[in-house]
Amino acid sequence: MQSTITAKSVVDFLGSEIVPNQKTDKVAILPIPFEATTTYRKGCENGPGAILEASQQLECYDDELEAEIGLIVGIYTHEAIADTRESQSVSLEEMLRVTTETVKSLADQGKFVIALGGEHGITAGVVEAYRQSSTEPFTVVQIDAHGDLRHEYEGSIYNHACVMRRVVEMGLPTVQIGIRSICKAEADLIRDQEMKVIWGREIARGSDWIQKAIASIPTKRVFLTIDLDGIDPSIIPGVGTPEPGGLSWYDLIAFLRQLFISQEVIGCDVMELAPVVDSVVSEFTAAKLVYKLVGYQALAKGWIQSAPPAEARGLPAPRFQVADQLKP
Ligand SMILES: [Mn+2]
Repeated sequence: MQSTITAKSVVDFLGSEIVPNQKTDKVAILPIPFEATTTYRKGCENGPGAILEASQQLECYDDELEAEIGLIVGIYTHEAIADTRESQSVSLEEMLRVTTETVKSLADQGKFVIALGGEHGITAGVVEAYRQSSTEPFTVVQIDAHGDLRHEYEGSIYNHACVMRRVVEMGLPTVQIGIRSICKAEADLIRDQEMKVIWGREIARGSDWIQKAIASIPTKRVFLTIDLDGIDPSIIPGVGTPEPGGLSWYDLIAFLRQLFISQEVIGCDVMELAPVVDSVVSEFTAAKLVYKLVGYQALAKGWIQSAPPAEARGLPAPRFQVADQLKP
């Protein structure tokens, strides 16, 4: 292990409920506590640790899917990589290299990898791993408040504000969801390239956007990147660049369930948690979200036998149903 990529022990995801088995577990959680280019609130290098700590408080039983997902699937937590905590220094290039190597190694072992950031620039390294190991095309589906389509920001092309531009340059199709903060150059790019975007304001209008989003994905296979600022800051205030008007919890899980069932999700990441002092709302919501990703993959892959249909659990959430009923 190289000196700048220090392996720090981390608590196992859901370690309060399950005993990991590196050999047989189907899911691998990969903590990447890397932070170098964040521009507003700092602290996302502490995101993975906070999510893992919060996961100790999760119920193993998923009431929507009616199964003890973690016990059935097995969840292995890898050691932290590209760790910049305690002022450790890791260059962007080294972070990308070790991220790609580690994700590719886990994916080649047949693991479903969920990477935890850390800043969103890490995603370029994660996606590169699937590019190298995947023979079939895939789309990058991004949940985010921001376009992240700048060519460069504050002198770096690997800044967290540029990560989707790097993905576009890889030649991968994208679908962006929850977007509500972009610069003019990004707006021009989206228009000129006819990029697929589901805007935050569309999501606020009702649940029709889910079908539209799924229909706009051009490939069966999908890599999913979640910048937690895509979700409403009322349930995840602990992000570096909060934006009002994000996805509600039920918007989010209704979409994710549909995405996992309709497409084939080959890997995912959950990025940019920057914990807030004296509040655990953000990290607990993020931990529950990670467990939902595991559950929906278990459902899609048939690792769990069956589950009640989404409609039986009130998904997708018809958010304006009550208001509509009140209409004359
Ligand atoms: Mn963002």
